[in-house]
Amino acid sequence: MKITDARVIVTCPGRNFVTLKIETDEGLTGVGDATLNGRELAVAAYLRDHVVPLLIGRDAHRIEDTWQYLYQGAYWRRGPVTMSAIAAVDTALWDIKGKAAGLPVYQLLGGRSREGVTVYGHANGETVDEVLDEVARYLDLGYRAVRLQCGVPGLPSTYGVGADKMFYEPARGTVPEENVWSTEKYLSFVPKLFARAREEFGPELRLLHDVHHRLTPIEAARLGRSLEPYGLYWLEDPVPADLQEGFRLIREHTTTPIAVGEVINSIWDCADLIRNQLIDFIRCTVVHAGGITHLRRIFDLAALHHVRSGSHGATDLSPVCMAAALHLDVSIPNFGLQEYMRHTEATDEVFPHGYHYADGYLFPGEEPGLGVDIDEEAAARYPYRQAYLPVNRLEDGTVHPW
Ligand code: GCO
Ligand code: MG
Repeated sequence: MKITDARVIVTCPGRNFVTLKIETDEGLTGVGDATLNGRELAVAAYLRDHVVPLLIGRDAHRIEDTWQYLYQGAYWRRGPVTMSAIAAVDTALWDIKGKAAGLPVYQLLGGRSREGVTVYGHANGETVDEVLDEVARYLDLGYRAVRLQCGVPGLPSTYGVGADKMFYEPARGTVPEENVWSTEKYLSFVPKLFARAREEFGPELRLLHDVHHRLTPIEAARLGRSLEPYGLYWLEDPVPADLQEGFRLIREHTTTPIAVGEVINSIWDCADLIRNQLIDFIRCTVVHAGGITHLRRIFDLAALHHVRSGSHGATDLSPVCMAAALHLDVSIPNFGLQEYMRHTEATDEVFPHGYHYADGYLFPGEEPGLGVDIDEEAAARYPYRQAYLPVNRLEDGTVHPW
């Protein structure tokens, strides 16, 4: 089965998405997500200018060989742009292989290891009361795990807190918005949020929190320790993951489980974290970590070291990525939890999909392939709009991780 065409489709149904659609001489098509929030056009150009010409005429069945050809063949390795572009090709080829076999992709990955994929939602609010009301709303919807993010008294804005409730959209504007950060204000406030949450919802609900890369290892260790009485399911991205060895310090001081991975693109960028058991959950996802082929390799390494999956699932990962993530989630032995931020109606219209939510779980569906597509006519009605992620500064003006 030969690849006859590949198109890069950029659309903005409320937010930007980049999608690769591959066509074959047998009439089967496949889709892959290539969205890199705030840097979308770099991946679109990488695909259009450097990858699509190499795909035409290739055997669509040769997924592994195509992965190696694009990865090793580029000479330049790793990085979010390269790995998102390769991911899009890889995901589309798995979609095609599933359709050719007449099977959902999870069947090709070894079949089901569980009935459904447990997901967590985001309870956000300016105040603790507002956050707790949101938690109650998720419980009414059947969720078994909730992430809590709250405005910090004395700071004008905080990561994870926005006007929208079921989705959070930080990318906007033709220049990046600037936020202000104070580690001192944050560290003294967060334990109060979780104390109230445990008081209200009891000991069993899985509670999560995202630090969004803002602390140093010793500050993160202090936070982890102060949250121990509230038994978090995970503390996410406590420090930037550039220095894998930095996590050892956190580990030496706290039993709060650590989750990392949404900005990690390759197995080489998390191998030390995993091999040294410095983390508990690896949160890479299909689009930014080289597709189903490469992410499965990361999850397999993780399984050997007591590390479970916790894939990123924010609104900037398209329904194509979510579908692919669910096929992996349902099949791997070491699944932990899947993030699920709902998409807008316009996004769901552009990306018709078969996966569905029920009672705290997502189900990938039984359609052959990934069970997701892009409606190109609908996509054309939503042209690209430049949007940047915010930049963060300390109160004295120093640039700080956002
Ligand atoms: C999460 C993430 C997101 C990121 C976003 C960046 O845990 O869901 O931290 O909110 O900020 O995906 O593009
Ligand atoms: Mg995060």
